[in-house]
Amino acid sequence: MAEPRISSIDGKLAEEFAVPSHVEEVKEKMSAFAMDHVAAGRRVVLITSGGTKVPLESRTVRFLDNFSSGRRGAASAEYFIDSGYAVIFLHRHRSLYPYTRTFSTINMLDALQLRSGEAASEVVVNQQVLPNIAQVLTRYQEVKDSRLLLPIEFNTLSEYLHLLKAAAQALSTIGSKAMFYLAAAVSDFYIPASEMPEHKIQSSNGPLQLSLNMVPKILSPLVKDWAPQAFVISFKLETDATILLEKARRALDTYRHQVVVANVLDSRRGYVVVVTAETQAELLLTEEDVKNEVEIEERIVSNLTTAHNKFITQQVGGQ
Ligand code: 9Z3
Repeated sequence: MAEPRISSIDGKLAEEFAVPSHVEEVKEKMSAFAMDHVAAGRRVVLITSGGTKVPLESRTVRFLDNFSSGRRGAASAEYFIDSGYAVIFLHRHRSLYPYTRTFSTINMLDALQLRSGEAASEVVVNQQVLPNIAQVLTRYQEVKDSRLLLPIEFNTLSEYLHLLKAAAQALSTIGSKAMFYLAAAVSDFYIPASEMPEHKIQSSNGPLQLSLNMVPKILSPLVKDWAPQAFVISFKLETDATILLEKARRALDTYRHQVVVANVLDSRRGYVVVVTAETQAELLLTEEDVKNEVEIEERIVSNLTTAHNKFITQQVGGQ
């Protein structure tokens, strides 16, 4: 019998990236969530969202951060739920969150009022500050009651990598009904645990020179080994539009997953290209769309849920 293939990335993950203590517990939670929802006829999407943090010291004072507000992931989670999916939301601590994202710029104390003449316990919402609060709250509570959203947090790159691996393994049991929507902004560079100083780096030692290792390409074992039947979407972010599509195609060729959503930092709210091995679809918001507060995530999710349907049908047909 053939030996099971152990990817060299598994070894690297175990040796050079600190394993979060709760990873097994989270894996079981994700697995139970996926099985329950699939038994109820739903599909499950794992969304990653927000940027990873790479510490420079193990008792961390300084770190490198990847830019991402988390809005793409949080908005997409809402549209996936509206499309009948259950969502595992693997997100950076304190990045934007589904439903509350619309209030992220509001100071909570400006949104509340003491009822005049009453004790401090009588606090009401100022609906001028939060005009659509009742509508959002209703939807949030429906989603909560139906347990359609499982939030999992990460801070560091190590936590992200181990939790994503756990998620992929947990979702492998539901085969092609699982979708991976990898919108998090993930560092390409890191300092291995063995080379990381414990204490704060001292400026009295002079200018700081950093040497960073390349982060292993996690998409490779995810697609080949951990969740080989799943429908996998990665995001490609560039600041130079002229290299975007070439980079997106190269990612598809290398990892052989199903979709790359390509975007440029400055135009990401209004324009993306959905690239597959055979197709290339531009999704663009018009001025009219923007006026009507249409969000590009609604279009992305609609495109991908249709593609996921086809993917499942082909897999079933091919068995
Ligand atoms: C993205 O490209 C996302 O669309 C954004 C969303 C992070 C730009 P916001 O969170 O922005 O709404 O503010 N995510 C993937 C970024 C990334 O790191 N991709 C890697 C790459 O391009 C591949 S995993 O090489």
